[in-house]
Amino acid sequence: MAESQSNHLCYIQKQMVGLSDFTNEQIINADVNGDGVVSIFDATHIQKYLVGLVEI
Ligand SMILES: [Ca+2]
Repeated sequence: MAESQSNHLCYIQKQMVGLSDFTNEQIINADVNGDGVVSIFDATHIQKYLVGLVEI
């Protein structure tokens, strides 16, 4: 499961720098903090989840 979450984190980081395009559904799923945009804050939240500091 951690590897899958790491892959999601990698996709989010690629989307943030324009290396991949997300569908609307992927954007909704990647917006883990629910502020309406995919940003470094979502990536950071996923990193914290991976090390057990927060829940998603
Ligand atoms: Ca967000």
